[in-house]
Amino acid sequence: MYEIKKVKTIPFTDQKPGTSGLRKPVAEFMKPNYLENFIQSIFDTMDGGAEGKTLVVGGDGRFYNRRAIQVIIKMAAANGVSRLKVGQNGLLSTPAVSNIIRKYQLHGGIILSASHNPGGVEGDFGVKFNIENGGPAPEKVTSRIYERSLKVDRYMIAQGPDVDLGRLGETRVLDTTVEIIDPVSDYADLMEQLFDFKAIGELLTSGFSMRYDALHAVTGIYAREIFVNRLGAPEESLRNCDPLPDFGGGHPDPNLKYAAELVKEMFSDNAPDFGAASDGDGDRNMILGRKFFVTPSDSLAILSANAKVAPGYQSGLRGAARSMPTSCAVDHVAKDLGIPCFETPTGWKFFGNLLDADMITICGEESFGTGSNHIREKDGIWAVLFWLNILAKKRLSVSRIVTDHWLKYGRNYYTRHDYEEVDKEGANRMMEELNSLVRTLMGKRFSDKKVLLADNFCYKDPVDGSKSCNQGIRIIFQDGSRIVYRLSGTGTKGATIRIYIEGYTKDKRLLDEDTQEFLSELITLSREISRIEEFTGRKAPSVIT
Ligand code: VG1
Ligand code: CO
Repeated sequence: MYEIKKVKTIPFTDQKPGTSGLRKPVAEFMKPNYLENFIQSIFDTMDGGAEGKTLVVGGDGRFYNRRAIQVIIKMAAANGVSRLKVGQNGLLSTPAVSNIIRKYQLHGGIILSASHNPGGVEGDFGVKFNIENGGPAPEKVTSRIYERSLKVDRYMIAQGPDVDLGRLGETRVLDTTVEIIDPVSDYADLMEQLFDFKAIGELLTSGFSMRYDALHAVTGIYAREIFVNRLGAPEESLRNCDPLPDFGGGHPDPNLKYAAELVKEMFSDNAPDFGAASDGDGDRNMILGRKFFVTPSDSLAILSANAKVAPGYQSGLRGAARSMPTSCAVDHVAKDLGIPCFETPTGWKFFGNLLDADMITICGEESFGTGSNHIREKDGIWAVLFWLNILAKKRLSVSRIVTDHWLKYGRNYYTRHDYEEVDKEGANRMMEELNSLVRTLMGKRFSDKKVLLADNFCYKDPVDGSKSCNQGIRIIFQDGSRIVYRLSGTGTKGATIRIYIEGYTKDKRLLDEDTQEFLSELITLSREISRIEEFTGRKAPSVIT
C-alpha cells in the first residue's frame, strides 16, 4: 500500500531554531519542502539516523497541525522509525509529550506548536524537537540540525493513504508501527501521583469556585478530564476548552493582556476564588485570585516555599533554579530552605542538565513558566494543580497566601516591558551599544543606586561545562534591584526587545504599592541607559507585564 519516495530538494537558509524550536508564519511552513527539509534534518542528525528509533508526535491543534502530522508519519516510516506514537486527532500538549518520552523510554519527540503565538492561516506554526530525557534539544543538538538543514538535498517520504488520526490503536505504514494514543490519560495519571486529588476534590466541591481558561488551545482536553472528570469541579469551571485551529481568533497567551475575558471576570465583584489559564501548547500558566494577579516569579517562590504540602514533593526540594531575567523572589526562599538556587539563561532547555543530575527539583521563568523534575518541560496544568493543592491545605485566599509570603521574605516588585516588532537593525544596534557600554557601568552611581555588577550574562553549565554567552545585558544594583535587556528568540516579525525591571523591599509599609509606580525611577533609568527611543523610535513598550 505504501512506497518509499526519495525527493530531491533545495535547502532553506532560515531554519535556525530559536529559544524553543523553529517558529515561522504558517505561510513559510506551507512552502514546498519547507517542513520536509527540517524534519529530514532532524532525522539525519539523530545518532545512527532515524532507523529503529521510537518517537512521539503531537501538537497544539493549530492550523496545519494535522497536515504536518501526516507528513511526519510518512517521513518517519520512510526513514525507518520503528514505532511512532501519535496523539489522537493530532493533539498532545508539550508537557504530555515530555511525559510520554520518559514513561515509554522513547528516543525523542516532535511537538508542533508556536506556543503562545496566534494560529490560523495568518498565524504562526512551529516545530520543536525533544530528546530522550523528555526535554527540549540542547544547543549542541539544535545547531547540528540547523547545520544539516543548510545542506539537506533530499528527503524520504512514504507515498500512500493518510492515517486516520481519530481512531485509537495501531496501524502500519511500511515497517513502522503507528500508534494513535489517548493524549490525556498518561498525563492525568502522573498528576494524580504528584498531587492530593482527594483534598483538591473536596475543595472544588465545597463551594470554592474556579475558572480555567484554555484559550481554545490544547489544554482544554486535559482540563476537562482532570478538573471535571477526575476532581469533580462543575463544568462551568471551564472556559474556552474546545481546541480550535485558530484559537477562536485570539492570542493563546496567558497574561493580563491576552487572557482578557478571564481577567475581567476575576477582577469583577462576583469573581471566583481562583482563576488560571494556559498557552497554546500547555506549558505556560497564569495564576489569579479574586481581584489579584500572581506574578510568575512570585508563583515560583510560593510553590517552592510550600512544596511539602503536595505528596510528590513532601520530602522537600533538592534545589531551585530560575532563568536570569526572572525575579530573585525564589532566591530568598532557597536561602531560607538551605538549598542551592541556580541562575540559567532564558529557555527551558537550560534546566535539563540540572534536573537530570538531580541538583534541582523545581524551576521557572518570569514568562509564565513553572515546572519540576516530574518532566523536562514547563507545565501549565501542573502549576494550576500545585496551587489548588496549596489552597486545599491552607484554606486561605490566593491574595492572603501571596501577602503572607511577602511579609516573610520581602517583595520583589517586577515588570517586563516588551517592544514588539521593532526594526531589527535598530534593535541590534541598541544591544551592541549596551554590550560595549556595560562594563563601564560597574561601580557607577545613579542617584541613590550604585551598580554592583554589570555584564553580558554568560552561563557555564555546572554539569557538562558547556558555555552559553550573550544571554542578556544585566545591571545589578547594590540594593538588589536589577535591569535586564535581551532580544526575544521566539518572535517572528522584526525584533522584540525585552526590558526586565526589578526592585526589592522588606519594608512592611511598602508591600502594597503599584508595581509601575514603585519601579518608575528604574524604568526611566532603563530607557535612558539603553537610549531605546533613539534606536527604535518607540516612546513606550507595546506590552507591559
Ligand atoms: C520566550 C520567553 C522564554 C520562554 C520562551 C518559550 O522567549 O521569554 O522565557 O522560554 O518564550 O516559551 P523569548 O526568547 O521570546 O523571550 V513557550 O511557551 O514558547 O515554549
Ligand atoms: Co508554550
